[in-house]
Amino acid sequence: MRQSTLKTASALPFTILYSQDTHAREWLDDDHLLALIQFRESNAALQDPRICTVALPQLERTETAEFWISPWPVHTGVSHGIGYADNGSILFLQLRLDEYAEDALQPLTAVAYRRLFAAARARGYPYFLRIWNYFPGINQERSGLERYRGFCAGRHQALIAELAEYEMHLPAACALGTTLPDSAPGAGSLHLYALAAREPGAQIENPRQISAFHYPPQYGHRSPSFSRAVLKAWSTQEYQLYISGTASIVGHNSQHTSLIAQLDETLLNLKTLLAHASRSIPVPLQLALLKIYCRSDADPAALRHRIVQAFGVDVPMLFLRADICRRELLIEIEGMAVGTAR
Ligand code: 3EB
Repeated sequence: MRQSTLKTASALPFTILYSQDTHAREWLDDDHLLALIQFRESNAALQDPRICTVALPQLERTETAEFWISPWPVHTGVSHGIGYADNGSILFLQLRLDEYAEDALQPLTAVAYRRLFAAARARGYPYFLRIWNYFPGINQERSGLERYRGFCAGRHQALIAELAEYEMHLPAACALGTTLPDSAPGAGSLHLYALAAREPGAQIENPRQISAFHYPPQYGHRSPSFSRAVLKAWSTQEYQLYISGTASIVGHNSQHTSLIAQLDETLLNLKTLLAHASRSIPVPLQLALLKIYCRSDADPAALRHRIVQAFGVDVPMLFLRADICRRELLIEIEGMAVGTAR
């Protein structure tokens, strides 16, 4: 499995492979592994800085994990509690923090983001391309505020301070509610992982949607700080598009009450975003993989079939059960696309 996946003579700093979690042991011995993302109950404190265990169950019976493979050797470490993996072109980081009080998600998120930025900057990677955010009880209220809104306020507070031009370099993102039992004390229930680069990517917005950072205040007094996608050029011929969590939202309004109707709207949003991003690069942009978050149990085979039909191509997909940041949303899809001359 290992040899065949290594790409040569490419400037792309990593590729993602969805594969059986049972391959983890052999890959962890390999210094070309940039990150390993697993989905199951997470109860261990940070061990190997490349291992992220996200507390979300998989919808399929398989135990799939994400293997992020680097063409070059990776240097790993832990600094000030932040795990990192660095291959010279890209920096993977992760941080888990314990929620020290019931209603302290906002300040904790602000601290987490400040620390992530400090760690990335210290290693020479000041530009965040993509950030994944996971924490329990995303739709629960604490002190009269939905936890997602508290999270957004903390993130906004940090990013306003960290970014020279706030609306120009917002990373692509997703924010999901974990559903498996809370992690053990010390393991940290606020779990962030991220990709940072030495040079900025280009922020991409979706013409069908109001930019999340311009959502009106009915969704929280601080708008969510993320871009719909980030397009990163690794050479004049090689690009990666990091696609944020995308849902059944048009303008700023949630659409539809059935899962299938929400799926179709989400797919239209994704197709529109891909077409829009394609226009700014000189090579074809192809969808590489998707991760599908569903609020309730759903039949992954049926979803997969509809997604393949919509895009006209089959790509690797991973199906997870997660709480989505608006109560009425039943599905959210993120992914990656790659632009190359071949
Ligand atoms: C949306 O479009 C749906 O707060 O980081 C998608 C991706 C969503 C990222 C975030 C939220 C986030 O608003 C929710």
